[in-house]
Amino acid sequence: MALNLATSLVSTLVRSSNGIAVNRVGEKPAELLQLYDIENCPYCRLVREALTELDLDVVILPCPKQGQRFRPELVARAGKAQFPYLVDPNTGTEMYESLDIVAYLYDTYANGLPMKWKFGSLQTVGSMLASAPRTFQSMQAHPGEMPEQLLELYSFESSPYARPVREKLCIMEIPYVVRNCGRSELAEWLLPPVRKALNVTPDSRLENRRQLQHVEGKVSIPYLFDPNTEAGMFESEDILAYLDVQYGGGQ
Ligand SMILES: N[C@@H](CCC(=O)N[C@@H](CS)C(=O)NCC(=O)O)C(=O)O
Repeated sequence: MALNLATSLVSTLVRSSNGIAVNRVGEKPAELLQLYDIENCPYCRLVREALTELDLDVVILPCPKQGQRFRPELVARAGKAQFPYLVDPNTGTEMYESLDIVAYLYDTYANGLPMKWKFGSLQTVGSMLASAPRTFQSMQAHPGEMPEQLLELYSFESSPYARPVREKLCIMEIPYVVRNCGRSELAEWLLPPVRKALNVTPDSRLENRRQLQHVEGKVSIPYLFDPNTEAGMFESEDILAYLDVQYGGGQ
């Protein structure tokens, strides 16, 4: 686990401030966006970063190599197995191509692309470098049981602790809702134990962070809520173990 977290942290550092800070705080769209996604795909990461930065929640439809759940579904729907693929039921828009998707999201949900996204191919190269430390983490499907209702993961793209959880959900082909929890306040950059020691409770402007604080009394990422069992838990290791027991036959 220590090596797992260390390489995840390297990926986070390579992307520096991307996929953490929120650029837009506003009403969420009526319907959840959907993303056909491979967790360690550099192109998919760019889209997930933009979703964190825009505070947009999304249903992730995992498409690991040899996946049999959502890969064939995408081919039937749009013609080819290429990831990412975004579906926005709010506008009836669907598209391939990571940089087109990022531009669409910023045009639709903010006031156009920020400067850093205008150098899209540089972002792609940076994201490829961030994928490198995680290549040992197989992206081959190892399907788990399909939950009846969608799991919910409180996460932000760049979290080194959330990444192993998303990787596991990806290879298990378990679809889930990302409840994005980017950072909008200075105090949110303090790690949860430091906040606790200093007795600081950031007053977030983000709905998901406020919800977590209200329900669980603290905000720590990742947090998994499983509506099928009503279980809610912090701590990546505990979440990984829960997924194995609950949906992986204890694998
Ligand atoms: N130009 C595309 C490239 C997408 C791409 O090549 N994605 C890879 C995954 S990293 C893919 O779809 N591979 C086919 C597969 O996994 O079957 C974009 O930016 O979205």
